[in-house]
Amino acid sequence: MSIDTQITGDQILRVGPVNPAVAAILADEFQTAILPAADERDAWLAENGADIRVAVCSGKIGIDTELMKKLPNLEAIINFGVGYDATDVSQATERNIPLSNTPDVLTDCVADTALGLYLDTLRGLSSAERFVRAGTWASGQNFRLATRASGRKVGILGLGRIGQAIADRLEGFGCEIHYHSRNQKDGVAYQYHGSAAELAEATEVLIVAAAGGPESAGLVNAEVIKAVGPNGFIINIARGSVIDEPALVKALQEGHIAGAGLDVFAKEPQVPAELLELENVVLLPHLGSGTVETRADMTELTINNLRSYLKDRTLVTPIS
Ligand code: 8YV
Repeated sequence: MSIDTQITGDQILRVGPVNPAVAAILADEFQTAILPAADERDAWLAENGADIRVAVCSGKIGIDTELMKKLPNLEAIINFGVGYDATDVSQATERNIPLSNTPDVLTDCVADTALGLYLDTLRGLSSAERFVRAGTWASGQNFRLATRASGRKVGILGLGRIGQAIADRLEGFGCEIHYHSRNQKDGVAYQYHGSAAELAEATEVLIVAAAGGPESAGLVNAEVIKAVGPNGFIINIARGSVIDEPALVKALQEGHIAGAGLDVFAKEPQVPAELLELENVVLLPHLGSGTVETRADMTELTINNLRSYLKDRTLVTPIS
């Protein structure tokens, strides 16, 4: 491919704070523009928006509908994170703007987080730790009995790379794996269910690993939550938007499900206040991929996508 013009730093826009290592490379190596804070944004975009050809963003703050409209000459979007639901993918597709994400490099860490939440939620580990710290054990009381985590029937909602890595780990715990995905997977021996409700009905723990975005919004609705049942648990390491959060809070408060382990929420970093009161809920601050090693790998892949686009207008890991 012949590259007619070079893309310069002032034609690359950093959107949102992004990962600190990514931000440092964007500043030092590329001298990119940075989208200003809300009060100065419109004026800045009116003056500079048409110059921007590449945008670098994250799963947290993407290129939303309005921002993308104000970047009329945008050619490519580079997203830090495997999830890109904060970006208006349908507008990008319509405008033929390719988008890259950071798959694979974070699969193990996110799956590890899911297993941590699974064990913690069923066995009540965080709650037990608070029990020790509060001096309740020392005062002579025993901690409540929890739920056995090994050998359970587990439903994976979304058997993509991360869902499969979670299943691999749960096999080591002797669990029977079931799944629901948009399509049944060839060569997968786990039992497939045609809907999220059927999956929840057939299993004891529902692990949400489906990609976020308009297609999965509210997939785990009140009916699915009801099907999880009073002895069942929900674990979510995907996106808060996949679950009807008010319905989940209600079910937890009223004992319609036994507990939940949540790394993601509908309006992060806000966590529904009602959940903070419950001992059968484990709450994490969206740390699924948050290890030194994985964030370094995500940084490298993000920057490699940018370098590749600048060099020959290809992306290393375009979304598929
Ligand atoms: C990131 C994530 O922390 O990759 C994802 O989709 O949710 C996390 O790994 C997040 O996207 C960074 O903004």
